[in-house]
Amino acid sequence: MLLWFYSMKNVLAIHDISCVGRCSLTVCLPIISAMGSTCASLPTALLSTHTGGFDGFTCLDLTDEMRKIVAAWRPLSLKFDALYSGFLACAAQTDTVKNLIAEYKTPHTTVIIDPVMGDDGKLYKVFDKAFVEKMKQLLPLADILVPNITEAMLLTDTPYSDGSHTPALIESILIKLQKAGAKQVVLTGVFFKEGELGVAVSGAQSPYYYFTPRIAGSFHGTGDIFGSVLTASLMRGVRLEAAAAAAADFVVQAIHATPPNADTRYGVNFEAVLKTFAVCTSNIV
Ligand code: PXL
Repeated sequence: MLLWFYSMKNVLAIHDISCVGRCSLTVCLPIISAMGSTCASLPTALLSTHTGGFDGFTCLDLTDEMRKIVAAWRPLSLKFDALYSGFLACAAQTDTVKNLIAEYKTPHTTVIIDPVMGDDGKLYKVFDKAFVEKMKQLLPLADILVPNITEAMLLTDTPYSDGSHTPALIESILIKLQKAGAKQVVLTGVFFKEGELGVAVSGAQSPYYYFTPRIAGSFHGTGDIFGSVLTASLMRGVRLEAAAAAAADFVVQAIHATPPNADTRYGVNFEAVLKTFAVCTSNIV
């Protein structure tokens, strides 16, 4: 038992705590733990709720506290197998992430960066163009970049257009992100025809695509669920394409487990999927 514990992978999740709304650390911690890795956390901000659809939310930027936490960790000689970053409270925190990577990246550490900035063609209202420019600076540090299509377009200065994509567009975005320094890219929100939704994973030749039937609606926190399952699967030694497919399947199952009349600001029932452990045991190869 003890030996198994010591051989567990250790993930550092660098995300906010949204107290209510099932996203960021409140999904990273349970998913990554249940899938068999230790999940340490470095909170970037403390919010009453996430910023999507709640009026009057509070947000405490934890940049200074992050610096103190990392300083207090220094004597502990911590080692992480993955650094997984998400929502940052301000542009300056991109420098905090850079410093963390400089401090903790070893040849055995995978850096997974979700450049959380927007969705549906729009920046989240707490961010601006300057934030996008700073986020671009993290691309060369990403072993795996996990943008949605909106974020990928912002990072590559590609005009956003509604409607289905073409393989040529998706491939050009993946190439631009890799030219900007991301080693591998897992792009979410891709579709070539109505009724499907999927991911594109950059590859040496053409991308790997994985599609699931599109479920009508927009569901909060699914990007963080996707990133957490992806990270935890990679920690289990699953190759990137299969990890991306498992993460997409998990999100679909979580949406199906959510009552159809639920207020989607409160996220999806990922707990129900974790309870079955379907994704943890059988779906991934
Ligand atoms: O799920 C991404 C996310 C994380 N954290 C906060 C957010 C969002 C998206 O809106 O507002 C605080």
